[in-house]
Formats: sequence, C-alpha cells, structure tokens
Amino acid sequence: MKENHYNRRDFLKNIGFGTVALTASWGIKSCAGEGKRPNFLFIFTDDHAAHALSCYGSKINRTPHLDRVAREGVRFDNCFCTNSICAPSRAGVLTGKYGHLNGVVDNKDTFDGSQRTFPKTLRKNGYQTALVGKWHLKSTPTGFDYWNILPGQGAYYNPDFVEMGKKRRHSGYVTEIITDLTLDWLKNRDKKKPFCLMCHHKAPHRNWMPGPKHLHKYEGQAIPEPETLFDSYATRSPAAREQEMTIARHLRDKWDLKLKPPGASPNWNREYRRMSEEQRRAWDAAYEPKNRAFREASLKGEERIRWKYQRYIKDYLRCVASVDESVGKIMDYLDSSGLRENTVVIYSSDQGFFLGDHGWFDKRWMYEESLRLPLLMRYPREIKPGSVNKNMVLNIDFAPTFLDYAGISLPEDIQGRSLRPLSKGKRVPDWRTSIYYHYYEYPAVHSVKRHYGIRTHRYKLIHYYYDIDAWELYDLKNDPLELLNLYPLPEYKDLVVQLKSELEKLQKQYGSSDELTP
Ligand code: SGN
Ligand code: CA
Repeated sequence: MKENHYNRRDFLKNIGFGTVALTASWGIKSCAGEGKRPNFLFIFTDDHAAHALSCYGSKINRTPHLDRVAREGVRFDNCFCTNSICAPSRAGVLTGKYGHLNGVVDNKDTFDGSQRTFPKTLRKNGYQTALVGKWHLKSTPTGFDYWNILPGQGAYYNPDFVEMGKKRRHSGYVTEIITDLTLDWLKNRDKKKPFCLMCHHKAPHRNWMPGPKHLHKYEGQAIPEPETLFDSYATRSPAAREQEMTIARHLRDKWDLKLKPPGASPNWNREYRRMSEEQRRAWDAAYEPKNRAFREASLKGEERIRWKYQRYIKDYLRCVASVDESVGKIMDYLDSSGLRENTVVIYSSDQGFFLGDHGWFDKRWMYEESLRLPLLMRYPREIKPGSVNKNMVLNIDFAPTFLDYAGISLPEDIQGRSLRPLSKGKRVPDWRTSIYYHYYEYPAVHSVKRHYGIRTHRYKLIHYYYDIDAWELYDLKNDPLELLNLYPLPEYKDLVVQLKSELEKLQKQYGSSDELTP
C-alpha cells in the first residue's frame, strides 16, 4: 500500500499556501492482493479525556472495556485535536482538514454537507454507512445510508432522536439507547456490503447526568484530586485568569451540581424534568441525602471547592462508566458474530477535558488535558495486540486512515495523513514532528481567548490574540503540568525564535494565518 505522502508535499508544491480547489475525486485504488475490505466501527465520545481511561494511566477510574480495545489493538499516546471544541473537531474528523478550510471554526458554524467527507466517499465506493448519536453540525447529515441523531447536544434522559428527518422520543438513558440503536443497525444491515458505522455518544458531556445503573457508583469514596486543582496561574498570560470555567465559581448549583432546592418543582433542572416518576425516585434516592448533608455542612473556601470537585468528577466518571460498558457490549457483539477479524474498531473523543486540572472543567485550551484525545484502534488483521504509538497524530488524520484501509486514494487537498502504517508498527521517518492548533470561539461561553500555537514533542508555544496579545512557552519534559511559562525568560529567546519560525511554516503549510478568522 502506497503511503499518503503525496497530499502534503505536492499540495505545497502545486497549490501554494492559499485556499485549495476541490479537484481530485476519491476513487478506489487497486485492491489487488488486499483481501476483503474491512468494516469500520467508529465509537466517538463527547469530551472523554484520555486521563479518564485506565489504559492511559487514569488515577481516578477504571475502564475495563476500553482497556480491552487497547490490549487487543494499538493505543496512540500522542493524539491531539486541532481545535478543542465540538463542531470543529467533528468537521475536522469528517473532512481531514482544518476548520478554516472546511468552514467550521466554532460551534456557531453550520457544516456545509456538500463537501467531501470520508463517509460520503466510502459510500460512493460501495460501503454502507450509518451514524447513530451525537452529530452537532447543524446541517442534515450527508453521506449516510442511515442516520439517527440527537438534535443539537441531545438529552441524557428519555432523549429525542431525529431518524432520517423524523423526530421521536425514546425512553431510557441516552448511552444505552445509542448502544442499542448501534447494535440494531449492525444486526439488520445488508450483509453483502462492507460497513462504516459511527456510534457517537453524547456522554460524558456537561451536565454529566449519570444513568440509572451508575447513580450510586463511587458512593462513600473520595476521588483523588488533580495536583493543579488550586492552580494560581502565577506565571501564565492573563487569559488563564480571565476564563469562566472554574470548579470554584462557574459550576451551576442546579444544572451541574444537581443541588435540587428543597421543595422545588420538577422544572428545577431540565434533565430532571424529562425523567419519568420512577427515574426521579431513583435519582432523588441517590442525590437527596448527599445534598442535605452538603447544606447542613455549610462548607466554606477550599472545602467547598473540594466538595464541588467530588460532585462534578463522580458524575463525569459515572457517565464514562456507561460509555465503557457500551464499548464492551459492542465489542462482544462483533466478536460473537464473526466480525472481529475484519472490522477496524476505532475509539476516540472529539476533545479532551479538564477534570479539575488547573481548577477547571470544560476544554478549549491548548493545554495538554484538553488538547489530547484518547485514540484506540483494533484490527486483528494488521494491528499487533498491545501496541503503543508515540507519534504526534491529529483528529484530521482519521479521514485519511479510513480511506487508506478501504483502499481509496486520498484527495490532494486532505491535510491529515493515514495512521495505517503507524498502527501496524511501521516507522514513518518523515512523520510530523510538530502540530498546529487554532481555537477561535471567543467571545463565547467560558471566555477562553482565541489562541493558536505549536506543540513539538518537547515544547509548546501559544499565542493568545483578539483582545489580548500574549505568549506562553512550556517545557513539557520538565514541566508536564504546564505551570511555568518560560516565554519571558531571556534564556529561552533563541528557542522562541525557532518555534515561531516553525509555527509560521505550519500556518503556511495548512493555509492558516495569524489572528484572522475566516
Ligand atoms: C454547552 C455547555 C458548555 C460547553 C458547550 C460546548 N454548557 O454550551 O459548557 O462548553 O456546550 O460543548 S451547558 O450549560 O449547556 O451544559 S461542545 O462539546 O458541544 O463543544
Ligand atoms: Ca465535545
């Protein structure tokens, strides 16, 4: 299989650094000698940080079923998103391109479904394609034989789904419903064609509503706190102090912390409002005694923040537990129905998340916790069980990876690279040694300033702009928690010059620019 070196080099040589015309069509490469084209099962979650999977060394939870994917396949230790926010990440995954080219740079943008995406191309080339769960790209999905999506962010309890344009409310808990819809589609698919099935969970997105099965998980336990829960932001740019995503001040009592006011009507929380009487009883039995104890304790200062952290992280991890079980159920089905060998299973998330790190929840920043994605792949035909890859890979690499496995040649304007060679343990000497990141959603919820930057294996340089002009430099080897901003220190002047020049090169390569929004 020829590797995808063409698109990057020739893209630069032939087209220059501006916008790129969509010229090439994605056609079948020679499949000779390749055997049967694989199926794809792409499980994607919303805001599942890598440090909340035990196979990535989580200190706060166990994810036995996800660990099994890692054990039976490859774990990518340095997978990053190009923009740590939902719609842009999803558009990048679908197109293999940065947001300034696919038209989605923030959650307000609508995805132009007429452009090329990997499901569309797979479908054109004989695959049957399906999407179940979160979509969040505003426009109607294109390129799928079947789709059944949550409107917008969707709901956790008794959620509405829009199935091929028709809205219907389902009873139950969203992660379990998405799992069942995924399995139903698998069981009833056209068995003559290879498939690409996207199972896209809502969990563990805010407001982190656990399902009935996990309401009591972690009860009586204290989840370890992150080292940086009380970060002072001492050496950082003002951007870190001006955000609105702290555990201390920005979690909302009713929505996030589930503090039901005594005697409140069912409307106190819009998820609670959706619940059946039985679901409400189970919910109250789990939360009300603890809420009462919290009120009686009248905690102050750090103790109050610690309590909020526990409430937040337990709910987040309860949602993750349900995702983990879903993965186990789907893997079991694949294995018991003869689909194991010829199905590429991919697990990832649209972005990372702050789990109290730096005192925060949410994502958006180029800091490690929100930049990094979990990425696990299992494909027994090619991937050695228990492999680990340390190359820096991106969410825009997913589209070319699917196409490569399907034997489809890559279009010239795709910006990611196929992960197939890396997955099978091949060394790729000209693999990227730096990555480019750009976040645009400001002014907006959580008030995270616009910024872009470069990350190498060792360093990270970030520029905040728009209504601020500030730089940060971190040494990831000596300061993995990114606490000491080295940018102002004279001894790092040469390194800064070097990184800025590399950053400029990346912006040119990807057709991105300083400061400007499309
Ligand atoms: C909602 C959440 C935010 C979250 C965005 C984007 N608020 O607005 O906390 O950052 O979604 O998330 S909430 O009160 O509605 O829960 S994203 O994953 O879709 O990008
Ligand atoms: Ca998300």
